[in-house]
Amino acid sequence: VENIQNPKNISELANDVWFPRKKRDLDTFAEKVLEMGEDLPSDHPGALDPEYRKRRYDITQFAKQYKSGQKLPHIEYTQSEKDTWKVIYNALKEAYKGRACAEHLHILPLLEKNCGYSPDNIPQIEDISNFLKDCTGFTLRPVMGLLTSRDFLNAFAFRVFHSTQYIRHHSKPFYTPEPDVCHELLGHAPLLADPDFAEFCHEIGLASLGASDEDINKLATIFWFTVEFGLCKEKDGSIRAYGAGVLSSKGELEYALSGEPELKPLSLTDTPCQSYPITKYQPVYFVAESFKSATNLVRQFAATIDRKFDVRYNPYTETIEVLDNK
Ligand code: NLE
Ligand code: FE2
Repeated sequence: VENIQNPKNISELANDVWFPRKKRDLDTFAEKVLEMGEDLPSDHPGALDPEYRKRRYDITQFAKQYKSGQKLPHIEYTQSEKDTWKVIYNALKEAYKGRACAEHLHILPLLEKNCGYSPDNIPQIEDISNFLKDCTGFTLRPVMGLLTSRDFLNAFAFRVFHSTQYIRHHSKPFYTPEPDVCHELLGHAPLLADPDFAEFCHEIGLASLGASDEDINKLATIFWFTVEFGLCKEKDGSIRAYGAGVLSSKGELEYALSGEPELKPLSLTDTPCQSYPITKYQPVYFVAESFKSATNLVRQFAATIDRKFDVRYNPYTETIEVLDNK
């Protein structure tokens, strides 16, 4: 079905570039996962465990087949998966004290009350997605593994977050280099319920639509040092974690706030160009003053992006409107 939009809101300036214009367009991302998607690299802790590989493969097939608008896959987790979750859940809850940001500490109990979060239960993304929708309009959809930065960020323009559903290998509960259900549900989901944080993510998503590869890299780097590994200043001046990669790893959460790594203020000059490792603890973290100030920073960055057109999200039609950039 062709999009019927108010012609006033259609600029022809974007006709030669493809990016998702409606939520359903996100379905085209499903099969384009980077390594560690269906197949595990040989240094992955689960690579030599055939039972783990089979289970993970089965779970990713739901994501592969998922289409926008369908009910989200319900996973019946095994006892051994629940045991892994419990070890992580209990250890993280303890580690959050004095380390997680105020928003995370506020929202986790709400997820326990409303979405089945507990040491004995791995919550279902359908329940979390419904909860987030009421809080900030964010929804979840399942994904097989790592998407390209462009696809992952583009989805944020629709307030859609891609979530894995498999759990990390039980042999390494406190750090894994790749996303898993613990990372998504304990790291990302709580923050996506916060309106200022949701707006920050949305802003990055809009900036990423039709951006050049170079700008995508910079946005992905900003994303890495905020949504994934961000630290922030609390009202009392203390430094806490809000990045999901920090909040889902007991090892890295303790390390990040131990005084050992370098902390720098989040900035437009340093952050977009900072290099980073993806399979070990970060040597450098950036500290945001607040989610609002981080959002302003992204807006300033977006204004420097070389794009012939402007975009805005229409929440009523769930489509992207392309505007002349004047
Ligand atoms: N290192 C994180 C964890 O162990 O939960 C996952 C990071 C995914 C980008
Ligand atoms: Fe993540």
